[in-house]
Amino acid sequence: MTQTGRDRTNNAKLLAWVDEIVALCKPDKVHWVDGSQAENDALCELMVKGGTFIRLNPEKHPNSYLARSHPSDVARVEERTYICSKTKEEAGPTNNWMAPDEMRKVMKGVFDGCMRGRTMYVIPFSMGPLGSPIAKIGIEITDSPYVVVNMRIMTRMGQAVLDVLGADGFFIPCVHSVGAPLAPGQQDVPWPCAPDISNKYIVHYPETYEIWSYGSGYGGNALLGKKCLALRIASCMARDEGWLAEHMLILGLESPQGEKTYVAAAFPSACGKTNLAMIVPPNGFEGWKALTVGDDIAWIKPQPDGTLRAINPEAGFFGVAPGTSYDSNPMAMETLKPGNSIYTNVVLTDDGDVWWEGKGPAPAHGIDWKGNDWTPESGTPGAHPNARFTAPAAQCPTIDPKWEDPAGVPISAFIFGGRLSKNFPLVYEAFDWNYGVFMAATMGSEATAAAIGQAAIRRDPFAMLPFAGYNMADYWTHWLSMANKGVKLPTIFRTNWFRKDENGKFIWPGYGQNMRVLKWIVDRVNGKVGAVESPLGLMPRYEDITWAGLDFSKDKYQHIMDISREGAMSEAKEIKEYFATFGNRLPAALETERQKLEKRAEQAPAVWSIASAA
Ligand code: TSX
Ligand code: MN
Repeated sequence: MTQTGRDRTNNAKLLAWVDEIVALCKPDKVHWVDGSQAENDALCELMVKGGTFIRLNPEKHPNSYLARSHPSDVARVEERTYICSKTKEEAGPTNNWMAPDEMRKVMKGVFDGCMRGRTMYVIPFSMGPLGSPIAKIGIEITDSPYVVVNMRIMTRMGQAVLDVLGADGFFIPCVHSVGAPLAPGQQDVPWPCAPDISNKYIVHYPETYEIWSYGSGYGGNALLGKKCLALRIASCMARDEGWLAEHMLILGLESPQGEKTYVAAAFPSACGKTNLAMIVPPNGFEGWKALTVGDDIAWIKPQPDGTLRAINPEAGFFGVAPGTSYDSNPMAMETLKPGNSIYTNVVLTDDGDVWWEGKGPAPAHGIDWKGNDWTPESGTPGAHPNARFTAPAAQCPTIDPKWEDPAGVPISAFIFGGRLSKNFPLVYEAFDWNYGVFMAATMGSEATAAAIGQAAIRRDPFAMLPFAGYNMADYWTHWLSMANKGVKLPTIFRTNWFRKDENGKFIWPGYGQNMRVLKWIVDRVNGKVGAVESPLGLMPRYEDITWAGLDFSKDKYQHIMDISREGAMSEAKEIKEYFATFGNRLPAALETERQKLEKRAEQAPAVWSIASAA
């Protein structure tokens, strides 16, 4: 094949690398993606013809499409995700590891000729506003047009990125193939992939900042700017360069007086992170605004002026569709309204609309995510539980005016959430930075399907368990080291929307009412409200929370805030066992915090009550 891309860039490293990948993958054609609307429309048309895309009813969903994945290719494949650092210790006990040289041989083998019969697309993309000092450029090579059109929504993508890259700009090389070469004359399928999970590989080389992904066309496995680059590789770059790459939403909260406070928040899956990123203030909060900067990833850098500034490296939302409705997340629904969106693995209704469980009344008939006739009586979910929408962030009615500010927004608080039915209060504040890092390192959620009484906490430190590109204990050390960067450290909080009463009912109404907790957090960091000391941290008294517009009694409040000595002590003991799994890489400061927690728990009354603290 003749050399390609000389008309598009004079970046010698990029041109040589593309030549090398062309020689390895042996595609029929090479297409350098320019990012134009015309190119996008042509690719969508191509996918409609090939059966990958179904055009939705343009009156309901202009410029929008439905894709159905192969039934085996529906989610990230953590057991096939590798961190290939020089040593296994650098990857740590929570990542899969293979020696880089060994993995390179495996990759050479599987990628050899893998794009036969297909077009190779070269996608220049920027994670973060184009040209922002916090942004990074990646180049994804893929044989999936579905990836190209999703990347166009999720990132800033196309020729403008090559122009910013210039002749010797740095880029992160990302190679992706669906892993389904076509023999001459062989008919393609709507969703090509390598169905056997042992043929899928999601590979990261943290020393050379490279990504290789094979065999899957879905989401986080294939849109390499997101989890692979913006979290796993970026977390390594952040360690090396002194900043933070985090699995966090970014939310701007504006008081009626116009004072703006930005918070960043991390939650494990199934806690409603996207819902919180688009929260609508409840009755009683007239004049308050909640504005979305991002719903999934934050890149946060210490600045010379002493602030920590965050950007959302993404340009779109890749949200879980099931459960998203005008009740749970009206701003997400409004984001989808103008169209320009892609739906994957949802129900297609007879009038060319989309539906999913939890969206609202079910259609009498539709086509389910597997392409079969479906009715509410079918007894199977119509949408896959991990069905997604891909939508432009710019279409969100509550998008923050500064969401594309290249300088980022100043972060005043970090919030870490969990899904815990007992023992953990609605909200508490860390005494100091080290204890806050401890709170985040030990966060977790209950395994939702836990049948037996004692629901075990599945730890998901910083909600980064599947996304840290290096040893989790070293990642904690890096967080602790942010205290030495000459910045005013944000205050750290823990929240739990999911505490239940003795009848198994959620005590806290959640959703928009969470704004009451956010307001206390904002008032705390701005020095406007008090707190009392508890064994777990600093807590709001009943009168520290704004209750206008909600009937929530002092008695209920006490139930959601009380702390059981037994619960706190067994937590401290379980954390000891958890920490032991990290051996001598565990930072000593975290064991110190654990011992302090244990001591506070020992000295606490059997039930510590917020009522007695006032
Ligand atoms: O997203 C949720 N949030 C955050 C919203 C900004 N969910 C959904 C979680 C699954 C993705 C929640 N579910 C929240 C919440 O705060 N709270 C709950 C639990 C809950 C569920 C139903 C009710 C109340 C709480 N219903 C009534 O009170 C009527
Ligand atoms: Mn996520």
